Amino acid sequence: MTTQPEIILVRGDITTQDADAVVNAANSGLMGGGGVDGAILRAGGPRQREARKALVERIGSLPTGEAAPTEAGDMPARWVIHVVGPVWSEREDRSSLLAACYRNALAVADELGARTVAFPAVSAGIYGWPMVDAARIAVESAASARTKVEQVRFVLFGDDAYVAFESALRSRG
Ligand code: AR6
Repeated sequence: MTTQPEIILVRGDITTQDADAVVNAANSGLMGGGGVDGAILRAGGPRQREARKALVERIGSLPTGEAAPTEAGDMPARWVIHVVGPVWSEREDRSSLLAACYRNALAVADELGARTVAFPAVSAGIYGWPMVDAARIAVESAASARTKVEQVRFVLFGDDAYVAFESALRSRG
């Protein structure tokens, strides 16, 4: 049965989260970078790196807005679900691609059987998305998803992110 997931906010580092799956704000090449992606690659260790290599061999690259899983490696979580957020653009509205990251990550979580999923604020770091808008899209996408995931946990680095997500959640009532 699918329902709407409970949404909770926590401050902290996503690599230490005890959730079935953690979501990575990756790039299309999947082999790492800065921000949350670099942190997950380091924390996951050799098994995370090897799993990413195998994924790249299988799919080539991951398009913006899409999601694909690997095992987590040396983290409390069992899986990492990689998504590629859109780079912020003032000229073009890319919000449907950002919403797709959340929707597709939850669909992959359903395929895996993950019931608790931790998300960072996708695109709101190196990819430059304004935090208030990124938070609104994240909360709306998770809250409107039909999924077997029981808990969506937004794991937020820093006060700006926490405040933005809190206010996005509050404005949904
Ligand atoms: N736990 C939770 N949140 C974190 C962590 C962490 N350990 N580290 C950073 N954040 P970003 P993007 C927050 O830049 O904008 C990479 O190089 C961060 O403060 O990680 O989607 C990829 O390879 C921000 O609020 O992801 C891509 O090239 C949020 O996570 C590119 O960056 C997202 O910031 C993706 O950029």
